[in-house]
Amino acid sequence: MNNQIESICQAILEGNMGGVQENVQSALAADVPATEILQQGLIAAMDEVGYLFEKGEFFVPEMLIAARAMKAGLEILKPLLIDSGVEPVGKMILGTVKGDLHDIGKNLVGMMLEGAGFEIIDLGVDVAPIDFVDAAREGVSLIGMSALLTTTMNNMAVTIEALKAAGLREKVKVLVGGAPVTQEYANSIGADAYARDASSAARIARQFAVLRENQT
Ligand code: B1M
Repeated sequence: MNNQIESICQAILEGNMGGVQENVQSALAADVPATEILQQGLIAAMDEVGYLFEKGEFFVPEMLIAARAMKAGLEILKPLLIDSGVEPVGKMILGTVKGDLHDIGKNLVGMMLEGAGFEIIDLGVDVAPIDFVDAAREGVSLIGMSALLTTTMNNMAVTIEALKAAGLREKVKVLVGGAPVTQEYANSIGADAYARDASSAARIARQFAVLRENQT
């Protein structure tokens, strides 16, 4: 691991926002690609935070300040990650499911999708099934749901059922993701697709958009 990436990880673990920003800037100045800073710096550090939390060495406040520091780094990378110059291909609703406050992965997915040419309607975190349904009534053809907790992922299933009850299920494609979510789980709840990370989410969403274009 190069020194700048190591310093980014260290600054995130310390919750040092300024340190993260400084090191991200200097990594970019040294021509380290934004995707490498993201994967090996920001995301790897959050994995370490999760590991320390599991071991009982970090608690919620430490997770929170690490997340804040990570977001500060992400803000700097954002324009570089979404600068694809692609024409808008469609609208997508995005949200973290009811009961779940984790939004870093969801925001990353939103950035990649913007880069892939989607207009994102971000419903935020702790999104109730009815709010996904109401947003879907506005003629949007793609819904993305994120969940980071095993206790909240079932709300993806509840939302899909709510879409069915509202007569909207056939009109929208549902994409799901988040650390505890798997392809098997996505199949079991009747989602249209599962994406393991933000770039596959963008690739899959574009495939849906192309499919839809061919059908119209
Ligand atoms: Co929480 N937390 N947390 N947390 N937290 C986890 C998820 C946990 C795994 C930590 C651990 O124990 N190792 C654990 C969940 C255990 C489980 O359910 N199996 C956990 C827990 C237990 C909790 C609390 C219950 C702790 C408590 O209060 N006792 C609590 C719950 C609060 C709630 O939501 N109701 C809680 C709270 C928090 C904070 C608020 C402090 C903070 C979140 C801050 C924020 O998001 N604004 C936080 C954090 C930071 C984490 C960890 C450390 C990091 C999450 C993260 O941002 N990762 C996390 C441990 C970990 O994941 N290693 C943990 C980086 C991010 C880029 O990855 O979100 O996975 P991720 O997104 C990925 C993919 O999953 C995918 O793309 C992204 C990468 O490209 N993806 C999608 C995500 N959404 C997608 C949607 C798609 C497609 C792909 O399509 C639509």
